[in-house]
Amino acid sequence: MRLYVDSNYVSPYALTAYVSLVEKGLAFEVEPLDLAQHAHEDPRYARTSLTRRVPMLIHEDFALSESSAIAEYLDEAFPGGTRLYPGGPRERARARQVQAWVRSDLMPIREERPTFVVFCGAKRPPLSPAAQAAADKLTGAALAWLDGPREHLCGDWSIADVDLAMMLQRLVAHGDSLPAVLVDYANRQWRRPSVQRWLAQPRPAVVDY
Ligand SMILES: N[C@@H](CCC(=O)N[C@@H](CS)C(=O)NCC(=O)O)C(=O)O
Repeated sequence: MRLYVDSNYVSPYALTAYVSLVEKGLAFEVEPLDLAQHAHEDPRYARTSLTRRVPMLIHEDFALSESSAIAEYLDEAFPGGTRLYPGGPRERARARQVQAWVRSDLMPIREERPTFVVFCGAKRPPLSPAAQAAADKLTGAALAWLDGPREHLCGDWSIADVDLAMMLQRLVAHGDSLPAVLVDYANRQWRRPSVQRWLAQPRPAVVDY
């Protein structure tokens, strides 16, 4: 099995796919692509991926991109290892909801707190009013989902915990203000061995970009 990722190891979507493979206990090779050099546009990659994005998983003769589709595929094709999605329909739906939400909303946070902030220690100016409003929305939703207090979003751990923690870490790692319960949750996810393996990948010493 082969996973194509960005060569800076800062793609939040590559993180999801990578952690999914590790949690499943699967053997895989990592193939880093230099997006700045448009390696994802190279005809050989484009022909296989079709979407010209990372991550892409190659399993035998099957090529798949879109990180949440990769996670779902791995969970269904390989029932062993850690379960990536909850068994119950509502819990599974919640996990998918959170994955879809962090990929489609909260743009001001993504713009003002790019993942270089999380993985390379980049610093940015204070949040704009639009980004603060997005942070408030994220905080309200995460607090409601983790109310209890619950250790995970959906009962047991699921891959959606890593996706939610990734979004929260954009603020936590930068030192932006968040309720302690969310800081603890995001940091707990970050201590997971599968996430630690991703964090240990070689990165350029960029402080900003
Ligand atoms: N929804 C996709 C997003 C993938 C994505 O945006 N990947 C970025 C890297 S973080 C990429 O390949 N960018 C290059 C491009 O789109 O040209 C997923 O979840 O996998």
